Amino acid sequence: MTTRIPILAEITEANSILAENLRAAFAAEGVLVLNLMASPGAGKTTLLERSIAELNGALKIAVIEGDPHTSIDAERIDAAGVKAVEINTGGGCHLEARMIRAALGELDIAGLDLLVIENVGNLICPTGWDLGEDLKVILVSLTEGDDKPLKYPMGFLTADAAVISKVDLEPYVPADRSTMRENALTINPDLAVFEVSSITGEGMDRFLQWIKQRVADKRSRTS
Ligand SMILES: Nc1nc2c(ncn2[C@@H]2O[C@H](COP(=O)(O)OP(=O)(O)O)[C@@H](O)[C@H]2O)c(=O)[nH]1
Ligand SMILES: [Mg+2]
Ligand SMILES: [Zn+2]
Repeated sequence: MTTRIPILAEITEANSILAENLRAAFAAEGVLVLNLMASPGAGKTTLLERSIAELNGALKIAVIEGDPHTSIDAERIDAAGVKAVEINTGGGCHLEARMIRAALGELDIAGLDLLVIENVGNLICPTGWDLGEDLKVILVSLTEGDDKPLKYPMGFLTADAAVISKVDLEPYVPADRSTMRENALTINPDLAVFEVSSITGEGMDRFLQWIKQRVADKRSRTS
């Protein structure tokens, strides 16, 4: 008979305990934490750059960048004028709560309104790891194909919002934003769905209004 040792269950349980500790620390400061997930190249960092520019200081923001290698994204965020801490997973395909705890050693969360965690580019396993966030946002670009919410349902099921990015490219690809939206809502009817272009700025207002409202809600729960 085979004896199964539930190592993964133990690891994810330890992750959940750590994530709850992080959630308490974030709540004590009243900072809204957003876990941004998408496949590589979907437009996560560009959406953050555009958001930072459009918010123009209206929110005090910091970013944790998760990447397998390099500090390219942290440098981009830094250049946009916002403090960024890079976590290199050394090839690992998702962020875990212990990595966020380590990143907080280099980040003062006191006084922040919003902490965005850009997860490692991957539509599968990041969705299974709690990082202590308030909101999970799944971003999917139109150029990936409008069937992706159906093929990768986990992220859409657990997310609070879905952002359909690169809608400016709709004329050039055989993908349809309304089909993408319908597919996302088929998986999770409670999703807030946003259609944006980080290049033309289309749809940014509505997305940033949603974030500002969530920041205000979190603040009112703290004070
Ligand atoms: N046309 C278009 N290109 C975009 C948009 N957002 C991102 N990109 C491009 O897509 C590529 C990947 O973007 P990036 O933000 O680095 O993706 P990430 O890997 O998800 O962080 C870059 O060449 C961006 O310029 C968009 O809304 N429209
Ligand atoms: Mg990126
Ligand atoms: Zn993984």
